[in-house]
Amino acid sequence: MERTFVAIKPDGVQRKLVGEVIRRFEAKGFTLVGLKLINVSKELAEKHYEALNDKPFFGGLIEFITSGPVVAMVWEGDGVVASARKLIGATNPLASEPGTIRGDLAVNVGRNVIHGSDAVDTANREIGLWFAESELAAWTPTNMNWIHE
Ligand code: IDP
Ligand code: MG
Repeated sequence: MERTFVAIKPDGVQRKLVGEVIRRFEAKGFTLVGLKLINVSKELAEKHYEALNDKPFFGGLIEFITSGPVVAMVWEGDGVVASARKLIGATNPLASEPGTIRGDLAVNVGRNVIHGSDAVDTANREIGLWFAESELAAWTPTNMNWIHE
Protein backbone atom coordinates (compact mmCIF):
# COMPACT_ATOMS: atom_id res chain seq x y z
CA MET A 1 0.00 0.00 0.00
CA GLU A 2 1.24 3.49 -0.88
CA ARG A 3 2.47 5.78 1.90
CA THR A 4 3.31 9.46 2.09
CA PHE A 5 5.03 11.78 4.51
CA VAL A 6 3.06 14.75 5.82
CA ALA A 7 4.24 17.32 8.36
CA ILE A 8 2.31 20.07 10.11
CA LYS A 9 4.84 22.90 10.23
CA PRO A 10 5.48 25.08 13.33
CA ASP A 11 2.87 27.65 12.21
CA GLY A 12 0.18 24.97 11.99
CA VAL A 13 1.06 23.64 15.45
CA GLN A 14 1.15 27.14 16.98
CA ARG A 15 -2.20 27.99 15.36
CA LYS A 16 -3.78 24.79 16.83
CA LEU A 17 -4.54 23.38 13.39
CA VAL A 18 -3.28 19.86 14.18
CA GLY A 19 -6.76 18.41 14.71
CA GLU A 20 -8.16 20.15 11.63
CA VAL A 21 -5.42 18.70 9.39
CA ILE A 22 -5.70 15.17 10.81
CA ARG A 23 -9.49 15.36 10.53
CA ARG A 24 -9.27 16.08 6.80
CA PHE A 25 -6.94 13.13 6.09
CA GLU A 26 -9.04 10.77 8.23
CA ALA A 27 -12.32 11.93 6.70
CA LYS A 28 -10.91 11.43 3.20
CA GLY A 29 -10.34 7.74 3.97
CA PHE A 30 -6.58 7.53 4.48
CA THR A 31 -4.99 5.61 7.32
CA LEU A 32 -2.58 7.09 9.86
CA VAL A 33 0.41 4.77 10.33
CA GLY A 34 2.94 7.12 11.92
CA LEU A 35 2.61 10.18 14.18
CA LYS A 36 4.93 12.20 16.42
CA LEU A 37 5.41 15.75 17.69
CA ILE A 38 9.07 16.75 17.52
CA ASN A 39 11.46 19.65 17.60
CA VAL A 40 13.31 19.32 14.31
CA SER A 41 17.11 19.49 14.35
CA LYS A 42 18.91 21.74 11.89
CA GLU A 43 20.51 18.61 10.44
CA LEU A 44 17.15 16.92 9.75
CA ALA A 45 15.66 20.15 8.35
CA GLU A 46 18.58 20.61 5.97
CA LYS A 47 18.41 16.99 4.81
CA HIS A 48 14.65 17.19 4.33
CA TYR A 49 14.89 20.34 2.20
CA GLU A 50 18.22 19.36 0.55
CA ALA A 51 16.84 19.92 -2.99
CA LEU A 52 16.12 23.58 -2.16
CA ASN A 53 19.51 24.48 -0.66
CA ASP A 54 20.39 26.89 -3.49
CA LYS A 55 17.16 28.91 -3.10
CA PRO A 56 17.28 32.40 -1.58
CA PHE A 57 14.64 31.42 1.00
CA PHE A 58 16.51 28.28 2.17
CA GLY A 59 18.01 29.88 5.31
CA GLY A 60 14.66 31.31 6.38
CA LEU A 61 12.94 28.00 5.66
CA ILE A 62 15.36 26.06 7.89
CA GLU A 63 15.00 28.67 10.64
CA PHE A 64 11.20 28.41 10.37
CA ILE A 65 11.00 24.60 10.39
CA THR A 66 13.28 24.43 13.45
CA SER A 67 11.46 27.27 15.29
CA GLY A 68 8.92 25.10 17.11
CA PRO A 69 7.39 21.65 17.26
CA VAL A 70 6.35 19.91 14.05
CA VAL A 71 3.80 17.08 13.77
CA ALA A 72 5.34 14.42 11.53
CA MET A 73 2.99 11.83 10.06
CA VAL A 74 2.85 8.93 7.65
CA TRP A 75 -0.46 8.35 5.87
CA GLU A 76 -1.36 5.26 3.89
CA GLY A 77 -3.85 4.58 1.08
CA ASP A 78 -4.32 4.06 -2.64
CA GLY A 79 -2.83 7.04 -4.48
CA VAL A 80 -2.16 8.82 -1.19
CA VAL A 81 0.94 10.70 -2.41
CA ALA A 82 -0.81 12.63 -5.19
CA SER A 83 -4.08 12.89 -3.29
CA ALA A 84 -2.37 14.39 -0.22
CA ARG A 85 -0.85 17.05 -2.47
CA LYS A 86 -4.36 17.86 -3.71
CA LEU A 87 -5.74 18.02 -0.16
CA ILE A 88 -2.83 20.31 0.78
CA GLY A 89 -3.09 22.66 -2.22
CA ALA A 90 -0.60 24.80 -4.14
CA THR A 91 2.64 25.95 -2.46
CA ASN A 92 1.55 29.61 -2.41
CA PRO A 93 -1.64 29.70 -0.31
CA LEU A 94 -2.98 32.70 -2.22
CA ALA A 95 -3.00 30.45 -5.31
CA SER A 96 -4.31 27.35 -3.49
CA GLU A 97 -7.90 26.44 -4.26
CA PRO A 98 -10.51 26.96 -1.55
CA GLY A 99 -11.28 23.58 -0.03
CA THR A 100 -7.60 22.72 0.25
CA ILE A 101 -5.73 22.99 3.56
CA ARG A 102 -3.53 25.86 2.40
CA GLY A 103 -6.39 27.44 0.44
CA ASP A 104 -8.60 27.49 3.52
CA LEU A 105 -6.07 28.10 6.30
CA ALA A 106 -3.09 30.13 5.04
CA VAL A 107 -2.12 33.31 3.17
CA ASN A 108 1.69 33.25 2.94
CA VAL A 109 4.14 30.92 1.17
CA GLY A 110 6.55 31.08 4.11
CA ARG A 111 3.75 30.10 6.54
CA ASN A 112 1.85 27.50 4.55
CA VAL A 113 1.02 25.16 7.47
CA ILE A 114 1.84 21.78 6.00
CA HIS A 115 4.27 19.68 3.98
CA GLY A 116 3.45 16.70 1.79
CA SER A 117 5.84 14.56 -0.28
CA ASP A 118 5.73 15.40 -3.99
CA ALA A 119 6.22 11.88 -5.47
CA VAL A 120 6.32 8.23 -4.41
CA ASP A 121 10.14 8.05 -4.37
CA THR A 122 10.36 11.32 -2.42
CA ALA A 123 7.80 9.95 0.05
CA ASN A 124 9.89 6.83 0.67
CA ARG A 125 13.01 8.94 1.19
CA GLU A 126 11.23 11.34 3.57
CA ILE A 127 9.57 8.54 5.58
CA GLY A 128 13.00 6.96 6.06
CA LEU A 129 14.48 10.29 7.10
CA TRP A 130 11.81 11.13 9.70
CA PHE A 131 10.75 7.72 11.03
CA ALA A 132 12.37 4.51 12.20
CA GLU A 133 10.58 1.40 10.91
CA SER A 134 9.65 0.56 14.54
CA GLU A 135 7.72 3.86 14.81
CA LEU A 136 5.32 2.88 12.03
CA ALA A 137 2.23 0.80 12.76
CA ALA A 138 0.79 -1.33 9.97
CA TRP A 139 -2.93 -1.89 10.63
CA THR A 140 -6.18 -2.35 8.74
CA PRO A 141 -9.13 -0.20 9.83
CA THR A 142 -12.30 -2.23 10.40
CA ASN A 143 -14.31 0.06 8.09
CA MET A 144 -12.13 -0.65 5.02
CA ASN A 145 -15.06 -2.32 3.19
CA TRP A 146 -16.96 0.98 3.44
CA ILE A 147 -14.09 2.95 1.92
CA HIS A 148 -13.06 0.54 -0.88
CA GLU A 149 -15.36 -1.70 -2.96
P1 IDP B 1 5.80 22.39 -1.47
O1 IDP B 1 5.87 22.51 0.04
O2 IDP B 1 4.44 22.80 -1.98
O3 IDP B 1 6.25 21.06 -1.98
P2 IDP B 1 8.36 23.43 -2.40
O4 IDP B 1 8.59 24.15 -3.67
O5 IDP B 1 8.88 22.04 -2.26
O6 IDP B 1 6.79 23.49 -2.08
O7 IDP B 1 8.97 24.33 -1.25
C1 IDP B 1 9.11 23.81 0.05
C2 IDP B 1 8.69 24.88 1.04
O8 IDP B 1 9.58 25.98 0.94
C3 IDP B 1 7.30 25.49 0.82
O9 IDP B 1 6.24 24.72 1.33
C4 IDP B 1 7.46 26.80 1.55
O10 IDP B 1 7.33 26.61 2.96
C5 IDP B 1 8.89 27.18 1.24
N1 IDP B 1 8.95 28.08 0.09
C6 IDP B 1 8.81 27.74 -1.22
N2 IDP B 1 8.91 28.83 -2.01
C7 IDP B 1 9.11 29.87 -1.16
C8 IDP B 1 9.29 31.27 -1.36
O11 IDP B 1 9.27 31.78 -2.49
N3 IDP B 1 9.46 32.02 -0.23
C9 IDP B 1 9.46 31.49 1.02
N4 IDP B 1 9.31 30.18 1.24
C10 IDP B 1 9.13 29.38 0.18
MG1 MG C 1 8.12 20.16 -1.94
